[in-house]
Amino acid sequence: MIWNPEKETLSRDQLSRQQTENLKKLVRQVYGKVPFYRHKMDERGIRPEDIRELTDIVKLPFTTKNDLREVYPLGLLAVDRDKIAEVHTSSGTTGKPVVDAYTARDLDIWSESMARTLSMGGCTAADTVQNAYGYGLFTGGLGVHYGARRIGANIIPISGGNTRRQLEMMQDFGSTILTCTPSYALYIAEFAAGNGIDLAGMQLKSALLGAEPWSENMRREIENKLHLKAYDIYGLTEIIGPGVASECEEQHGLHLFEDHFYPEIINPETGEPVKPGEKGELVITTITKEGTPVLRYRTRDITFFLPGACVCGRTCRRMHRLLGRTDDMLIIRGVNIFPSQVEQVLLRIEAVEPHYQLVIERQNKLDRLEVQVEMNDELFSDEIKQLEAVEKMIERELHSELNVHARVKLVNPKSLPRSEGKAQRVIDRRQLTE
Ligand code: DLL
Repeated sequence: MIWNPEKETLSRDQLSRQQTENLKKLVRQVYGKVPFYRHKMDERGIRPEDIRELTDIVKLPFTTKNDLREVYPLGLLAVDRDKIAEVHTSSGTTGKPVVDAYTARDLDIWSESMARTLSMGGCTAADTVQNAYGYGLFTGGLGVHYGARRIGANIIPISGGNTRRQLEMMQDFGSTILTCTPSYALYIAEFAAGNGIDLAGMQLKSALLGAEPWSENMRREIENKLHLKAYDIYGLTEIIGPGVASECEEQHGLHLFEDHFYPEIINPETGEPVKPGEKGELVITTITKEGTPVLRYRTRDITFFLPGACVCGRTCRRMHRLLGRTDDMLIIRGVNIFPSQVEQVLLRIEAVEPHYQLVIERQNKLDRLEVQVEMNDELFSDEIKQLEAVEKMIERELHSELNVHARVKLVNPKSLPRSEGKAQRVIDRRQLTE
């Protein structure tokens, strides 16, 4: 169901008129209110009046994650402090956290874009949403919560973790929609299987999964194990949280909510827009945001726009599911590798489970990539010789995908760490051993 047909099916003309007006307004606002942006624009010799149409956006400066850290906590605030209604931050594991301060209107827009997202996943007022994203400063929990409230669904605000309880609630309250990270969805399935809990008998019909990279193969795996339809949802703290782009019932690309978040795709090296349909780094301008708006935010997420209109009737542009991040690209002996490529290969192989970790070390100045992957129970009971043959087979498969040798180590079922939130797939020990 389309949550807001008026906004979600605008003609491209109507949409770009609205975007232009909002962009002009935003630029005036940040120039007047945010010294950080005024300086950046002055440095480039740009005045708000120079932004007349959408294509002028390329004159505006980029904003990077580093910029946001430098202005921590509220250096991007574009309204008076007493207009802040709520704040969220990123986890800040690699430096100062990034802050998103919302006004009441921003929260309203967030609720709207999450209501659109949940509707795309089939949620109506009659549904029960089991929300297993973390509540708190992380945007996943409350983002889904606000969207589900807007729709009028029943919400189970269980947050992440306590998997036994998750399954009990699911059964006892007949949850129809599950929201969590894809890796946690898989873990729930694994826990259910290990404890004799029948997922096929549950009421679940869809899962809205995001906050970390996953693949088409992983989708299939989750859909089969949990007996539901799994949707990819995308967002980031710097922009609003989840609700920036989401898959509709077609499950073919994520519709960007362009009336609020203006997207561009650039070549990450040159900063220039790519040719239509080419992949590159997603850049977003929050054209309707009041609290902490950003101009041309460099997400570091890699994707491309899908051509043509979607048969669902929504007119906003679609992007391909994320292909990786410019900063999670690993360079192993000079070869660029994304963890998602490894996942694609592993998920094609029957004898292993979708639980893996990449460990990179440097020995005698040479990078060594080891892929640890859990074998399934069947293989586990096989002979050592058989395991070695499987390791070699996976090594060959990986080599033809990556063009670099990776050692494969099969590990025991359920031995790699499980996560209730974002999974940690890469352990880079190179700095420590150099
Ligand atoms: O992860 C917001 C979110 C919550 C999205 C719940 C979806 C569901 P951050 O913690 O700021 O925000 O992390 C944002 O996570 O730049 C991507 O690299 C990654 N990411 C988010 N969604 C997806 C997805 C939330 N569907 C960063 N596929 C982003 C792949 C994703 N990566």
